[in-house]
Amino acid sequence: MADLQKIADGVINGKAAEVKSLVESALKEGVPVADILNKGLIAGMDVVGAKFRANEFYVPEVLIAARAMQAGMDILQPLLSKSGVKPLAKVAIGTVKGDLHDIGKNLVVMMLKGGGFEVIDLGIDVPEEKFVNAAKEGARIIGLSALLTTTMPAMKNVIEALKEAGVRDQTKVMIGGAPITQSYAEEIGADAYGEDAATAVIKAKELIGVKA
Ligand code: B1M
Repeated sequence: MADLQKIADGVINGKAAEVKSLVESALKEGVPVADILNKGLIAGMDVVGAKFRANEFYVPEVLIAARAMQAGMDILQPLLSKSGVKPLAKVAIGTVKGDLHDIGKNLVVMMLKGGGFEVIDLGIDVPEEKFVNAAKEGARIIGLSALLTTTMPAMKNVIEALKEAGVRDQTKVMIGGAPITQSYAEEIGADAYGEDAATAVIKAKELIGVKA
């Protein structure tokens, strides 16, 4: 019988080829897609997140682990809807207008995917309208990243634009990035502040009422 812990370990250790073949074997053995996802890939990324928060893992290890998880996800993705596995919620995330930094945002995207969310990556230099459209198209969480003190105010503009479009109440807003703080999140009326990519997953789960 397939050992799902081995898949989790493969993710933690960033072994993309190993994860791919373990996932393929598990499917051949008839292991349910949901178990491979939850007890293998996501369980592995949970450990990666915990190690990142504990400063046992740094950015390169997380990127390598995320790549290994993606190798498994590439195989599972086409089977997910057929097997009735639903993402926790849709998150649309982008780096705000005027800001081209995306390394941290990409890390948050990978960790959220690893945490079971459907993630729409809006990219960098994203104007308010794109976030508003994503909210209208069903994103329950809007994620905003900013790395420059000069682009931080664009986060408030997105929140205002969501209000003006009448979609603020149906959407939670999470913000993050090196210059961002909890008090800034409170000041501009965001719903959550993610200090790092692993915390962003915990906060996103809290925002939709799922136990982290
Ligand atoms: Co820029 N840059 N940069 N830069 N750059 C900084 C941010 C800076 C602090 C460097 C410095 O001066 N010491 C400084 C900002 C100063 C300030 O605003 N106070 C700065 C500057 C000034 C600039 C330019 C203006 C430089 C110039 O052209 N004169 C220019 C601006 C361009 C623009 O955006 N319009 C610029 C350009 C660039 C590069 C293009 C060269 C490159 C970006 C490449 C890329 O992203 N593809 C770059 C880089 C690499 C940096 C530094 C060195 C590293 C940023 C990074 O990737 N960190 C940075 C200095 C530094 O931070 N040491 C710097 C690693 C990353 C994993 O961390 O992004 O913080 P971070 O993400 C973390 C958390 O913040 C959090 O999770 C992530 C993972 O834990 N997080 C979220 C992030 N988003 C989140 C969203 C969430 C939740 C958590 O929820 C939605």
